[in-house]
Amino acid sequence: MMLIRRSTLTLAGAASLTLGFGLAAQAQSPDLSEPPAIEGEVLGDHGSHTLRMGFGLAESSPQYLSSRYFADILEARTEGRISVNIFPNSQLGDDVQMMEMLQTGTLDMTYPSSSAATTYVPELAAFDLPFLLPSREAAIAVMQSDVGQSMLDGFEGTGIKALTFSENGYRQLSNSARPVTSPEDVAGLDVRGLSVRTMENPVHLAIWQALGANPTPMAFGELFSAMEQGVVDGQENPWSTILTSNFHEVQDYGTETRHVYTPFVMMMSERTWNRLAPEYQELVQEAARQSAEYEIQLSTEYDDWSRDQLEARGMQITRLDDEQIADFQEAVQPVYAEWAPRIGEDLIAEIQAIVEASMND
Ligand code: TK8
Repeated sequence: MMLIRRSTLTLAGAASLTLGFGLAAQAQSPDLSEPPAIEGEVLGDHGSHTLRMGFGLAESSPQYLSSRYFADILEARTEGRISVNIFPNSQLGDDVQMMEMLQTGTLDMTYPSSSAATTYVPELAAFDLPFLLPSREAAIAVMQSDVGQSMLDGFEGTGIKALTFSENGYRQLSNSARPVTSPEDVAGLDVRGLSVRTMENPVHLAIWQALGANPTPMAFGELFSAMEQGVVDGQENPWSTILTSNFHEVQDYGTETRHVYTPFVMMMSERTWNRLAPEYQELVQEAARQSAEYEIQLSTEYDDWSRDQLEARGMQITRLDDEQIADFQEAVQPVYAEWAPRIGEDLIAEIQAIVEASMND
């Protein structure tokens, strides 16, 4: 047991401080859970490492806050011999580029969406199937299952060591053209279909084609200015990302489609991994799991809160009832016809069994 400084608690604290001064300020983040206290022994001297980790989201995101916790665990338990420098906001590249940097050893760690990594582990594309995971509990059960673990193990031989899944979350549609309540609104009857930015992932492309949009794959880091300049009408991401990346500044409409649940995968360059002493490797793996658990907790706290914040900031948000969701589900059936055989019917059945078991818990 040891005393640890808490570097990630400032946001909620700052919000209440502001309120304490009587300024009716909007909270900048939900009243976030504190990261669990850092416990466990301090390791002996197995060398010193300064690791660089890059990813796409902003400093206010659950991904960043939990990565700080990851860094804090490593620093505390090695007395500073391992330190992690975090580069958010796609500063070092996009998801695809940073995974390539891990392979060549020019970057130590990154934290992409699973959808960007299907070129390494094709099975990950199961997560991209629309409406496969009906609840967060089901999604977490799949990520923590043997099926999930074998997806992480599937990176072996790629030059990338996958450490853990965590939550990017349920994706929602936003756009600057019109309110969307149905697939017809996406496709446009008298007007052109929405141009929607997608991740660089063929299943996502198929989803938005099936919905009658004009999908454009694009790196996340280019997305804000593409929307600002009207290159695309819209995009889809969890509410927390829409908020923390300020997309509401250029997107007037949101629709709670929850069409895909996307995990994040925390990963390390195999070259970096192999340079670490076994004791350090074990610690990194443990810290990754602990930070992922914290990330999921933060992401859960952020989700509905972010939607309400977006609404408070003027985004017009459409919630869909079961029938309206069913219309979207029906419209994306061609995606299953095309992709289920390629991703693997057995794998999908296994995932569905995990989903069902999680619903009966
Ligand atoms: C951030 C991405 C992002 C993802 C996307 O690097 O590209 O839309 O949802 O979170 O991983």
